[in-house]
Amino acid sequence: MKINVVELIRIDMPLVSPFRTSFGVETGRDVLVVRLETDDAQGWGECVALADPLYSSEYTDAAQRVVAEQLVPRLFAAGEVTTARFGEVVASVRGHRMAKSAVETALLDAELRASGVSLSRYLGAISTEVVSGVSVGIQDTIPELLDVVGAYLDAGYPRIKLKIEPGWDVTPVAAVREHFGDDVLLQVDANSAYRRSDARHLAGLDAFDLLLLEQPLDEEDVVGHAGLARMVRTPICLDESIVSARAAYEAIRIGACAVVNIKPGRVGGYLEARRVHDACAAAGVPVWAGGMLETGIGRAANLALAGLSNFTLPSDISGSDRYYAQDLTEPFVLIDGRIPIPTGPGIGVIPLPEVLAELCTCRTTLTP
Ligand code: NPQ
Ligand code: MG
Repeated sequence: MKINVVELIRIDMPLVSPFRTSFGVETGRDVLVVRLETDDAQGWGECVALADPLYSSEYTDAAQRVVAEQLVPRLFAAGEVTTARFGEVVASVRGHRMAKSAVETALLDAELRASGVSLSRYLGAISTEVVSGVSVGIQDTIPELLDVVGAYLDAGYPRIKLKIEPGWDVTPVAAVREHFGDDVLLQVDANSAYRRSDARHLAGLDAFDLLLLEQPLDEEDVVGHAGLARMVRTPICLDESIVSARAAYEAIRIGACAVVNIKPGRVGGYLEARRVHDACAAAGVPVWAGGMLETGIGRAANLALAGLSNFTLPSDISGSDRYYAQDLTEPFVLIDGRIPIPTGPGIGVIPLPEVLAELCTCRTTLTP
């Protein structure tokens, strides 16, 4: 295909409630959306970078500059491009995987729309729906936590993930187990808030039959996770550390994780995300779909990926109303604890024009 125009659209999405993690509190989501046009179709992609470099080193302003000044010029210079060749076209740009993922997804969406194939079919999904989980932020008190968790269980979420940090870990987990019983599927996510020396403390979580303990240590401390895995019985899952299929392969090989969270933005796109999935499957390591508080654009694409066979644990793909009173697309809604995977061509959804116009803070057009 030849790209005629690329549009960078920044939108400001208010969150229904503040989301607190070990790295900070967020009240809104500053999202970069990429739209491109070919002669045959348009394509959409969402950049999962946050407004500040707190989850990873990438952040929205930087991602937008990399897309506008580095990636798109290489794309235009390449002339005819296919999604399969995009990786080579931008290979000289180091890192910036979230920025690359957004552009690659827009290309893939356009390519698939032009040929009438859904992303889920293209990626090789075997399911038509995905088990939905919810990520629960750090609360001020245990009673508030129990209220919030109770409301999500009432809303039909079959799996709860508690965000933890030093000072908010064993006690809230014990309280949720005690109050809601042993049948609730429960897991925790530390977003790198612990140190190797916390291993004995983290072993205190073993009493609560958690599905997994996500990214307790620094993203660069894969070896530390291998050591920790020998000291705690709860399966260790890596998120931030898994930046590629190679990283996944090596982390598994040294025993750093028994489960992998897959986020396409973090690994540079859906093609690499599928390679992560395949590497984990070959090693007998189950995976699940992470979430970055995506709008309907990113959520739709994540659902397609989460339909692949080795996605055997519940996802962090929640209903739109978990985060947004008004999603950018038609809202995603839970049916019996699951969300249907879109079936239309490409990612299967597009933004609602009025909503896009209302939430848009900045729009830039790039041409060859
Ligand atoms: C995680 N996601 O698995 C991430 C972290 C994350 C669903 O827990 C605004 C505020 C945006 C906090 C995006 C979930 C965020 C955010 C992602 C946290 O680690
Ligand atoms: Mg995580």
